[in-house]
Amino acid sequence: MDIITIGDGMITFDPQTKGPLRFVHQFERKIGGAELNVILGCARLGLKAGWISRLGKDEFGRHIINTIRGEGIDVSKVKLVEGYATSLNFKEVQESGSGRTFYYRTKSPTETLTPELLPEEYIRNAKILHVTGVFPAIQENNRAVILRALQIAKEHGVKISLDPNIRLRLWSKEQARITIRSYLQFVDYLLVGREELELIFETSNDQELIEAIKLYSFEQVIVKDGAKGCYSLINNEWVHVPGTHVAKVVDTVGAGDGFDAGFLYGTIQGWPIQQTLEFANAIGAMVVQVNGDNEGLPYLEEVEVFLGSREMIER
Ligand code: KDG
Repeated sequence: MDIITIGDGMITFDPQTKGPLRFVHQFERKIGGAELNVILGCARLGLKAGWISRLGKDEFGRHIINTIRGEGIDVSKVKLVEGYATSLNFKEVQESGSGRTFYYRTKSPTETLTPELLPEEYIRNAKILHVTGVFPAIQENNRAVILRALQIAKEHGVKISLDPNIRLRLWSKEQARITIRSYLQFVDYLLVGREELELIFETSNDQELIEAIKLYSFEQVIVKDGAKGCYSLINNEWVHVPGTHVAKVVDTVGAGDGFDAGFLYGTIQGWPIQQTLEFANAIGAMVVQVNGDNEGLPYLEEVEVFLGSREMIER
């Protein structure tokens, strides 16, 4: 596999009207989950992508596994577990396109995945293992699963990317800080939001952040800044790569995951960092123009059209 990840998958209920959730009468059933979105983005770009997960042995679990199998993702390490319900997520979307999430995932099927049950050979043979802060936030025993996966990957020279994706609906700032910090020693590519970086290192001072980062052996530290683009830390300086202007933002959820997929694609191709980040920014910008957590994730040709390197023939 080019890229593998470990995550929870959810049925996402997308509201058919904007505004407070309590006034929404109709929802569309979709799928979501931070790691699932990233791996789906990678598969659409043409990477060999695999997902390690546990879903409920129910109609929703079957729907998720069938959908992502159809997207070309390897699901050989996904199991449907009897006695568990697949996690749910109800979304609220504001007029601006930003939103809130309401989870129903207190007893996630992923709790049946223990460190001993991790597919070691699968991890060992991947080019990159991508992890996020969502899976370890769902329940405490998931934290050891990620730690073990990182150890296996590190021991076998598999590159590791981490997007902390801190969801304060799932854990406290303190729990997030302690857990994410314990993972950093393994990480090659850190893909992070500025607020998350400040939370992890407990400072908003630029110089202190850079000093804290220098204690680790990251190959790349990328700070995502939404519509404004991103920053890459090069020779102790933040280098800005501007984002692309988007005429209409429809739904911002999943944009960061799309960015990660673009970053991972460029990295696997061995592109220079500037090219990789322009590509990643473009995917983030494409995702926000489509409703849903992953529906806007593009195929490679679509990104090329967006970036102007390929002509779009409409009819
Ligand atoms: O990054 C987007 C995801 O967060 C979304 O698809 C689902 O909220 C979600 C989660 O916890 O994974």
